[in-house]
Amino acid sequence: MTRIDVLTLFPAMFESPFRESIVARARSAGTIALAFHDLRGWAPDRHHVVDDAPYGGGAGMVLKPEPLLRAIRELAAPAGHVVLLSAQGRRFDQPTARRLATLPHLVLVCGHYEGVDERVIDLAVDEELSIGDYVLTGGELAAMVVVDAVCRLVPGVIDPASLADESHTAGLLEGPQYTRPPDLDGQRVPAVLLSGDHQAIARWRRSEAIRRTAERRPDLLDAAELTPGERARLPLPRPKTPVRDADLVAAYRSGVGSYRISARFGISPATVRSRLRAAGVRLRAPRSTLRGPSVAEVVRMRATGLTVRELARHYGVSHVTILDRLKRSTG
Ligand code: JF5
Repeated sequence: MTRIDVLTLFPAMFESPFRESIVARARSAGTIALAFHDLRGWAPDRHHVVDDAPYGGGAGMVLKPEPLLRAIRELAAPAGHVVLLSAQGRRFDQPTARRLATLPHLVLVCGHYEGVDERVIDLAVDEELSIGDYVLTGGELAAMVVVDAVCRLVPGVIDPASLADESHTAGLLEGPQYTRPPDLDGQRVPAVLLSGDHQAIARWRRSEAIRRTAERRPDLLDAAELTPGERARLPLPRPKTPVRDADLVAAYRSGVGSYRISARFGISPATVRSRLRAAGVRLRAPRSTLRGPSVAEVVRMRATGLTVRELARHYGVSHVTILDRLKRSTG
């Protein structure tokens, strides 16, 4: 049995998410024990104060060390593994979820305010984890992500067959999935999936997973479990040498759209189209006249203070596209 205790200022936040679906079933079955504890219960005074001003000054408050330390020690006794959720932690990932799922007792501590007194971390925290590079109002949502990802890996919580599928494509993105109907607005389900040839289907799924990972998350490929043959057949990493017109033209003539070509060759869609035109290619009509983010969207995001560069990165378009949207908004 796996036990997870969560220490938080907002225990009620956890109630609804884990009364649904797979985690709820595992709790009812007694496969996991999941409990949420209010840090204020360890505050000594009648006002239940749990924060204090930071030494050295500055905005915001810090979680007071004494109630936090007593709470962690009580909850973790005698041998629980204590994890603090904060933006300063090492990145939480699937291998970490697998490791945590092997432990009999986890204590998740939700940080708040400007942070946690560092001495509590030194004295009572085994590991500090972050779910990603963004700032949350507190560690609660991060703890929920960890609870969810860990619980589904505890033996007996989900069908071993679904987990087996996952380990098959270890470190790769999933390929595309389809269900009925076989034709949706002229978009057909790949014929191999209707063939009944299970070997061919397995091969196709594997190659789609590899292709998609190479295209969208090439950073995952180093750690992915690929056979030497699969590794040898990987699409070449983005060339640093200039892209040849002939390659752009060949890709376009084979039916690939200019946006896909742009992503694959690492040059902007506008450049792809102008070079194709210069090479004498008759361009097909783009799927819509205004690709990428809308004027309203860019204006709204720009107003939050993001720079044109940051917006271009965020939307995966060139800075010219962002400038175009901003120009359309005023003119
Ligand atoms: C938090 C003190 C934690 O912002 C986060 C977070 C981001 N990724 N993973 C966790 O946690 C909230 C705020 C203040 C500690």
